[in-house]
Amino acid sequence: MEKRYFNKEIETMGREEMKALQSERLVAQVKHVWENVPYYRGLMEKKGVTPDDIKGIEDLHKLPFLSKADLRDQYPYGLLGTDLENCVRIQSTSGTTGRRVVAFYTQHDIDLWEECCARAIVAAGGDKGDVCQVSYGFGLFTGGAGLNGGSHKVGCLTLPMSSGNTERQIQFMMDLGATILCCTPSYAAFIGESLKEAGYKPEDNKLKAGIFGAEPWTEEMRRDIERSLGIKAFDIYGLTETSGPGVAFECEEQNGMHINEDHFIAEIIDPDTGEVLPEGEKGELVFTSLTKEAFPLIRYRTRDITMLTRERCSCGRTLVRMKKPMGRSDDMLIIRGVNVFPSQIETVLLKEGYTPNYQIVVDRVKNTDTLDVYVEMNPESFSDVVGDIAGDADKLASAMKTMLGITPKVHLVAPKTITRSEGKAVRVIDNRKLHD
Ligand code: DLL
Repeated sequence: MEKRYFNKEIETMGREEMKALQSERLVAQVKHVWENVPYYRGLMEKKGVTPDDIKGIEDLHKLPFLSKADLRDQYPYGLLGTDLENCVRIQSTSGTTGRRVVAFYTQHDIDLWEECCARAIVAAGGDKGDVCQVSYGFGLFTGGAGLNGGSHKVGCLTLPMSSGNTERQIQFMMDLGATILCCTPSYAAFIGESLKEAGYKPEDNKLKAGIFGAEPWTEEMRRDIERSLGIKAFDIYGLTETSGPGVAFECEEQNGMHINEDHFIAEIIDPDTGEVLPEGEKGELVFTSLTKEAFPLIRYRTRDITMLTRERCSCGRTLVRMKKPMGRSDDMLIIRGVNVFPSQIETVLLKEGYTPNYQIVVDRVKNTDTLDVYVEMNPESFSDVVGDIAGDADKLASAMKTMLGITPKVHLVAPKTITRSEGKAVRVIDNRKLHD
């Protein structure tokens, strides 16, 4: 029988029992931080809170937030929760601006992180006997290391491919009969496209599932990837600060990601006021780690915008679910006063039958914001007469206007002219920053 859970006891634990476990762990984690991280102790003192005030998860709201700015400020060792000699690994964010965030791990931290990833692989149908191709980048990025470790824990035959060299990815996938593919959704789309070009049909490969995350992707893109690879595509979420992928993962219901609540408490707050919002409301996701030794984080503001639900999931897991984050508060573009998320543009493109290859360019001309969207034509429409192409562009612009409330300038470009991504896709070029 197909194995459904990696850790059934935890994944299906009753709510009261889970709350008791979280409370016990929170008390210990706060004490650990108070004693070992002078910076966070300072934040607590400023707010007038001591570990004695934290008796359980109902007291979580008393604790101060931690932000990315704190992490950058305390780079590299300021938030370390244990002696450096107890640490065995660092990983780091892929961030291109400012100081990178460096996260530290003890062996215990790596073990729990890998277990989180193992839960994700099993939830996607993985088991011993599967061949798991890990095509997330290896190195400082957490994607490769996390899924690689999780795959070992499940007992899959693991192909540590890293990203890039797509020809070799395809050769190994076909020759070794990979059954599970782990990579960013944009790279999965590219692999699908490359397989087709190499003359393969979706049914020619042995893949059954994909575990895709590290960047926002729409339901439309999920269906596109599922079709092109002939698989079921599962979402996975995480961030370097909280250890990496596996903080939350999707089950066969493909309806939100279960958060590994025995290791992380999730809250949703109003990003402007910091007020905790009730279940079902949209806001900024905040995580508190419960078990980490080297890089514990209390009330860390992720800037990811999403919502939580405790509605029963028919997979049997009782772990709270988070909705697909459709963008970060700092990814949101404000164009002529209107809030625009790149994912909204992606939704329109795929609905209108285009591929998920696009780039958004924002600029400011004579004090007015401009929005240009470059979209690849399908090979069929590429051969159309010029008049038809202009008509197609207008049609797309008006569909986007309906979704966004503002009209972009749509440029239909030749197939294969927008650079493909092997890791996280660069969707937005905001030139306004150059003029500020
Ligand atoms: O992207 C960790 C990861 C690796 C997750 C592999 C999943 C798979 P960072 O580079 O630190 O870590 O980036 C974290 O990426 O705050 C989100 O904004 C975004 N993100 C991650 N997963 C998803 C997802 C890794 N499934 C940042 N959907 C996070 C949408 C995601 N956004």
